Amino acid sequence: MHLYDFAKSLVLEAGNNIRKKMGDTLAIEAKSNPNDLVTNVDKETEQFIVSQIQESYPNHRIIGEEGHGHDIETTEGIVWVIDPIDGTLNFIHQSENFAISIGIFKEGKPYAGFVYDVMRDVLYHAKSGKGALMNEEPLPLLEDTVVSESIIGMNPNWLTKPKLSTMLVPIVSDSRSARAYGSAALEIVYVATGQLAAYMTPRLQPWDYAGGLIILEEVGGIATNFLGEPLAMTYPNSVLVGNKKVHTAIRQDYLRQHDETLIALHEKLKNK
Ligand code: 2AM
Ligand code: CA
Repeated sequence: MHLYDFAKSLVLEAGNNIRKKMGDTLAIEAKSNPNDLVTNVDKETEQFIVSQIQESYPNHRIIGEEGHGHDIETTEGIVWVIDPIDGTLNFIHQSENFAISIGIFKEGKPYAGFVYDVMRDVLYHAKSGKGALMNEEPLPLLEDTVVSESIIGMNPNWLTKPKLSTMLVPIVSDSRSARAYGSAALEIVYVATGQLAAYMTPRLQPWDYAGGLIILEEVGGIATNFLGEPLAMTYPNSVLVGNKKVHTAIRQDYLRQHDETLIALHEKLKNK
């Protein structure tokens, strides 16, 4: 089977397994802090995806949120970047609004992206250079917007941090409105569908954005960190995605003046 079709079937099957477990009692553990949670379903889903890949493609390298490949520092060969459940708090508290996210890279270049909204059974997917689809429907190229007519995705928790609120609050004030969905992968694909004009967050892990980024780029969206640099796949980054015009406006008119703070922030992220 072709790699793209293999990955597509795999993500759908993994989602189907999650749906079958909905309603079962969850085993929940805290990770870095009491609000950073993981469940048995996150772990089982990653294990299922990893074992299927290893069986068919033993040479592929895999980075997964729940423990696989965290020592990987280079992107040679074929690398899968996997979040088995993006939006774990939504999974636990809402039983919806979470996604399986997979990005596949060949020699560091995007090859394919998959973001599966499990409970709505909507698969966003793209093969690099071939356009993006929502289920089997092609997504049109993005239209430019101005900040004052844009809905911007942003997690309000970041507004409680003084240094970040200084740069983020003016964007919220000047935009049409802000929204938070609680799954970075879904928020990035909402930019790809045009439902959000932009999405920005000061810290994400590569598995949160790898899949969505490939889909977004296929519809002409721009994805960088807050400094306007490409997003790395081997360490955490800030993330700014949007249609071309709003991305440029947020970077130039709101973030650039904070570059000194941002450079210090990124030095810390790189060493995580
Ligand atoms: P997760 O559900 O896979 O943990 C919520 O705003 C989004 O940010 C989710 O995509 C969530 O991914 C991610 N997220 C939550 N805590 C994070 C952290 N400490 N670092 C990076 N990403 C995080
Ligand atoms: Ca996760």
